[in-house]
Amino acid sequence: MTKYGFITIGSATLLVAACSSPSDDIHGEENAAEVSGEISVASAQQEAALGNPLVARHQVPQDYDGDGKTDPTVFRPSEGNWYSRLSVFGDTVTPFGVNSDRLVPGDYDNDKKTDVAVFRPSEGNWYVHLSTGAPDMVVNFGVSSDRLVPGDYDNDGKTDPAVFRPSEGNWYVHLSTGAPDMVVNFGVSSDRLVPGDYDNDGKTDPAVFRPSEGNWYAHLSTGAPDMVINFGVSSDRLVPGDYDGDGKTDPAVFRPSEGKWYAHLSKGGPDLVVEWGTSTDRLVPGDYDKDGKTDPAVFRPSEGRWYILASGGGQIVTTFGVATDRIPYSQ
Ligand SMILES: [Ca+2]
Ligand SMILES: [Ca+2]
Ligand SMILES: [Ca+2]
Ligand SMILES: [Ca+2]
Repeated sequence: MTKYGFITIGSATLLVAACSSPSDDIHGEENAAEVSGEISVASAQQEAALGNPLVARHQVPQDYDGDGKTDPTVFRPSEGNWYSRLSVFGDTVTPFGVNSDRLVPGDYDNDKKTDVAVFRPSEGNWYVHLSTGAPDMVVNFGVSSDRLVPGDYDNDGKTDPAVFRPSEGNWYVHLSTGAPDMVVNFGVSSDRLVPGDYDNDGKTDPAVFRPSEGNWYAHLSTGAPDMVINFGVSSDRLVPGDYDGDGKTDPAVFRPSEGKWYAHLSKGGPDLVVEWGTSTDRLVPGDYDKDGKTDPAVFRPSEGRWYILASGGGQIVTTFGVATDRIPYSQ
């Protein structure tokens, strides 16, 4: 049996469910709070007051102004400039990095704002332009043949530089807490990398998609047995995200031949299937409407336009960027 109550903090009213029997979900954080009204992600203050770290567990991708909404963002290689359309402050430009850099933005300083960041293959250096205004962070970690998998592997709210070394099948994570580097052997060189928080403990889990099998494998940070889910085929493009808003990353694919998104929802129930975009679009899922659920979204290079299917209802279309721009983490 589940009990509900309302907590009002500031302008947000939270519907809180309390588990009253052992048969209820013991992971209270996953389902403990549902939000009514416009505000769907607790602020840091609300989080502290509730003792319910929703924000840390739902790091919003590409949220450069920290309002909980993904901001369309591109890197223009010819200029070394980052352009963001911030949902709070409008358009901004940040010069950072060069054409040969790889893009690894994340929240490296835990102020809830995404930091512009690059990995320079020739040096093995991560350069992070901290949103707090502190001096740039520079970390030497990895080599040019590594694949980059930054995430919050220790749940301290800070993105950790991390790489997958295909020749070894090893994940190396430079933990921001200062603990010794984490090394996990998981996956093979032909796997595609899909790190995420598949168990909702706030820690990024190493995870791979094996094209030959159509299987998703996640090495759960809670220590539970590895997750194995058969979902998708080798010609699909991978768009994992939290499409049902339960805090767990859901395996998801975009099928170019159909223009359809398929998500295997961690809550259970039927798969989410939506038609959105075409095979020549770039895939840019995020939480653009701040309802805690990933929104299918595409950037259409021929038009320089973003088409966002807001999970809370409605569509967002905005013209931003050009075909030659690079978009971090796009598929
Ligand atoms: Ca930051
Ligand atoms: Ca996890
Ligand atoms: Ca989910
Ligand atoms: Ca959303």
